[in-house]
Formats: sequence, structure tokens, C-alpha cells
Amino acid sequence: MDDQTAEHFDAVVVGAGFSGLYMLHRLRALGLRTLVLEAADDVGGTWWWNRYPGARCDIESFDYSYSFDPELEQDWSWSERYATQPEILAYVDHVADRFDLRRDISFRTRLTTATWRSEVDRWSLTTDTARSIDTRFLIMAVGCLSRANRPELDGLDEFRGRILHTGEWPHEGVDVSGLRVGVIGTGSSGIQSIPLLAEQAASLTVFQRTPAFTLPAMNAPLDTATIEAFKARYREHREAVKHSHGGVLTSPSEESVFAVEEAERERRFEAAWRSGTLFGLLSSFSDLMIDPAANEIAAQFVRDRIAEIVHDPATAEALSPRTFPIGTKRLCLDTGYYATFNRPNVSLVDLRRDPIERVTTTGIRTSAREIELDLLVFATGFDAMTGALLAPTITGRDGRTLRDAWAAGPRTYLGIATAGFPNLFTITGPGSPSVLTNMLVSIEQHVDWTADCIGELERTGATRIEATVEAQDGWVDHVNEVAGFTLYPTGNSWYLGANIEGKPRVFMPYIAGVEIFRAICDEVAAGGYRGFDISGTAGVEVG
Ligand code: FAD
Ligand code: N01
Repeated sequence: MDDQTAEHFDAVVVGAGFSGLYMLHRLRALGLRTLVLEAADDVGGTWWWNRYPGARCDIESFDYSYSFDPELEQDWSWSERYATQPEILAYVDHVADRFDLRRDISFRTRLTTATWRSEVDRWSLTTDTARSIDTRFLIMAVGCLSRANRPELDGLDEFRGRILHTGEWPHEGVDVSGLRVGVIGTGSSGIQSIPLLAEQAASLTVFQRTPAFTLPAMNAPLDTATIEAFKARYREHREAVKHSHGGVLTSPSEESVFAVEEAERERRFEAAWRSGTLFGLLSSFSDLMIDPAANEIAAQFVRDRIAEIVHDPATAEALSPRTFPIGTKRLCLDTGYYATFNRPNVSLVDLRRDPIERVTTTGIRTSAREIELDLLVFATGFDAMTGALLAPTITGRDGRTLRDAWAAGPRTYLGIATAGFPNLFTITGPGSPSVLTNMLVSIEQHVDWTADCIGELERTGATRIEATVEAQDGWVDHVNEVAGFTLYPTGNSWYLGANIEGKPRVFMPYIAGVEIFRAICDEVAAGGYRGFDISGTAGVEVG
């Protein structure tokens, strides 16, 4: 790299979603010359890309928002319990304006390579717009669910209709009225979009490989009195959330499901079902995510609800998950999902019985039938947690790429640092609680920790920080060990990389929760960044 032509920064943040925006805000406050690179045209990350009908959060809006600025949370009012994508994007836009963030963001700019230069303790970056950038710190805020997974289906290129992915939905919207629509995938994106697509489309065919467990969102508008009451105790609430398990307040039971009578079980499950929350059902008893027999009782409760809602018994059965413990693949929250299958214009293809043979010029041919389609929607999810981190070529110390270092699965210390990759921080990286929690809480925790760490390096004149191999090995073992106490690794989930062919199967998120993780991170910092090697420009140890 020619240093003469490179632009120089103290820190480069990649991604302008919730993580990257807050990171920029914090680094600016430290006085660092910071640049954000963002592939999209504007801020928002997830909420910029995922514009499919029905997209909304499944963590309540009050909680799915930044907590770092008390005035921001008082000034903004959510209109619904679970905000829609346009409202969340409007919120991000408001934050970007309020803190004047866009002036340091380079949109339509994708990081393509990052190369560590040990001789100067700096990263050299290149982008798809041919920019050369030199920076001390590189912060990857690229998102856990930002790299679309498009399965390769035979004949896809020949299809004459339109093909869309929920995670790359056209900004001008899509009018599906009168169209014959096919949706492949029944995870959260499919489950949110299917009811709305069904209302408009002439016909909707759902291609389901694995049925998901979904619970009713019980979404509702928020009235002024509720908003005011919440705002009056917002600070207190945020503090409690920071020290919660999942980044939301729940009241987990300490009782086994086997300790109570059947009527009491049903009463608790029913109350959880009606609560319209993601975490309620599985916190109804202490052993649901630990004991397969206990888990099965909760799973059967949901299957019974499906059988009640869906009129056709064969369709109800096909929609009933039986191949993994409930909760081991991310639960979904829906509005009218199961009832959608009672509509005359909706049909379900159970791909386990009737697999796709190929896409044709006019639709999809399965082993049993030919389905004509005008629009094919991939609701097939993401190369989660590592996809966006491994897309650019990141070359660390000794010329080793991150792709090589993670060939057998990601290895990090605290999800935030990787041995061999100095001054590289991965916000909500694999090995942190991230996707098992309210992401906003985990994002703020990781960003705050990173900003404090960089602030400390700047204060002491250190120019290099790197996780040690020992600390990293210990952390990876710990992450696996705690996951192994639960049923989580038994589901074929994207948490494990199981949705991507050839991806190593490693349980990626840290299961012990926000509170424990925060305490560990704080302890590491208080102990002088235990598990990290820190040095000055000349490689001198900095105390
Ligand atoms: P993202 O929002 O994914 O932003 C990353 C950004 O990095 C993107 O804009 C991307 O374009 C950019 N980028 C990536 N690679 C590069 C590169 N090489 N160069 C330049 N730019 C790059 N979580 C919850 O806790 N609650 C919810 O209710 C919830 N709902 C969700 C709904 C949907 C539809 C999806 C897909 C996810 C949802 N999530 C939810 C998870 C969600 O991803 C996080 O809550 C959060 O928005 C992530 O923010 P982020 O900034 O870390 O990443
Ligand atoms: O993706 P997914 P998603 N042939 O991976 C199927 C967050 N989110 O976009 O299970 C046929 O969950 C796949 O089948 P299987 C949330 O964290 C939140 O829906 O692999 N089918 C599955 O049914 C979520 O967990 C919200 O057998 C194929 C589906 O596609 C995460 O993002 C909304 C296939 C993919 O489901 C990802 O959700 C949206 C193939 N070749 C997203 N390949 C909220 O509600 C894949 N599938 C807040």
C-alpha cells in the first residue's frame, strides 16, 4: 500500500446499523478521527435492508432502542408495542440527525480488504470504490444477520418471473396483488411476511423445509398514558435490563415443569402464550431448555395451539415442528401466521415429503407437482454471525487471514477480539451473547467496552492490543461448555451454522446471558485487560 495516497484515520468502523452508529458516536467523543464505511445508501443496517411486508421487531419497541442518552429516549415515542420496519428506520434516521452522524459515514462503500501492518501497528484497508485507507483501529460492526443466504436451486436462472430475498427487499415496495407468489422459508422473515403477502396475492404457496415454533405477538398500538408511564421509569428499567439475562425483563421460574400439576402447567403456558413475548414461554419453568422431556411438554403445548387454529388436520400436522426442541432454533413472534393457512388462496408444500426438483421457467417443480409462480420470495435467512465478517479478506499478523484462522469455526476472546488480529474489534461477534438477547443491549455493551478500551490505549500511548491464544482458547472452551449444559446445540439452527452448506458446526453465541457476560468483560478491563497483550509503537509493553 502506498502510504502517500492513503487517507489516514484513527479508527474505521464498518457498518452503519445500530452498532456502527453508536460506535461512531463514542469514538468521536474520545476525539478520534473516525470514518464509517457502509455498503448501503443510508443508515439503518438490518432496518435499511429488510423492507419486506410485515417486518417488525420481536423485542418490544421500548427495549429495542438505544439507552445511552436519557434525552433521546424521552423525546422519541413508539406507536406500537412491536414497531414496524419503517418506524424503526425513522428512529435510526432521527438518531443519525440528532448526533450529526452522517458527515463521517461513507455510504455505498464496501470494505473489501484489510491488512495488518506490524511495523506501524496499523491496518491498511481497500474498498470496492477503490479507496485506500489507513487506520489504527478497525471495528467491524457488520451485523450478525446481514449476509443473505440464497440457496442454489437447479434452474433458478431460467425462471422468467421475479426473484426477491426478504433481506434485500426493493425500496419502492412490491405490489403483489393478482400475482401467484411462492415463499421459500418459514423462519422469522417468512412467518412475518406470509400473512401480509397472502392478503394481497392471487395465490400464495409456502415451501416449508422445517416448520418453526411461533407465538402470537399480541401487537397493539401504544397509547399516550402507557408511553408516559414507561418514560417515567425508563432509567430504572434500563438499569435493570442491563443486568438481566436476555436484555429484557422476565421473571424466570425456578420450578421444574414436573413439580406442578398438569392444570398449573397449562395455566402458565397459556399465560405465556397470551403475553405476546419471545421469552415468556421458555421461562415458565426452569428446565425447559435443559431437559428434553420438559422441553417436549412446552413443544406439545404449541402444537396443540396449531391444531386448534389450523382447520385442515394435515396442514396443521405439517406446520407442527417435531424435529428439534422448542427454543433451540430461534422462536418467532407472529401476527396471524397459522390462521393464514385457513385462507383459500394459501397452500403449503412440505418439502420433506415433496422436495423441490427444480425451478422451471414458469415456477417450481416438486417431486409431486408443478406450481406456476410470478414471484419467488426467498425467506431463507442469512449466513449468520460469521458471513459478513469473512466476506472481506482480513489479513492479520504473519499474513494469516481470518478465513484461515476460523476455518474450523470462529475463535474469539469475548466475541470481540481474535488472536493474530491486533486492533480488530468485532461488535457482537461469535462468542458473545448477541443473537440470544435483545441485540440493542448487547450492542451497547460491546460498543461501550470497545470505546473504553480504545480510550485507555490512547491515554497510555499504547498502539497495539491483541488477544492472547491462551485467553482465546479458554474463552472458546467456556462458550462451548456452557452451551453444552443446554439443549441449544441439539437444534439444526443458524446459531450452529447448520443452515449453510459446508459451514463448520460450532455453537456461536454465548449462552450465559448479558449480566454474566458484562461482569466478565468489566472484570477483564479492570484487571488491566487480562488476556490481551498490549504494547506501544515500538512493541514495548505498556503498563
Ligand atoms: P446490521 O444492522 O446488520 O448492520 C450492519 C451493516 O454493515 C449493514 O448495513 C451492512 O450493509 C454493513 N456492512 C456489512 N459488511 C460490510 C462491508 N464489508 N463493508 C461495508 N458495509 C458493510 N434483534 C433484536 O434484538 N430484536 C429484534 O426484534 C430483531 N429483529 C430483527 C428483524 C430482522 C428482519 C432481522 C434480519 C434481524 C433482527 N434482529 C433483531 C437482529 C438485528 O440484526 C439486530 O438487532 C441489529 O439491528 C443489528 O445491528 P448491527 O448494527 O449490529 O448490524
Ligand atoms: O431466516 P431463518 P430468517 N430450501 O434462517 C429455510 C432475525 N429475524 O430470515 O429451517 C428450503 O430463521 C429454512 O429451513 P430450515 C431472527 O433472529 C427476526 O427467517 O433450514 N428452505 C428456514 O425455514 C431470525 O432467527 C425477525 O430447514 C430453506 C428459512 O429458510 C433471523 O433473523 C424477523 C432452504 C430461513 O429461516 C433469521 O430469520 C426476521 C432451502 N435450500 C428475522 N434454505 C423478527 O421477527 C433455507 N431454508 C424480529
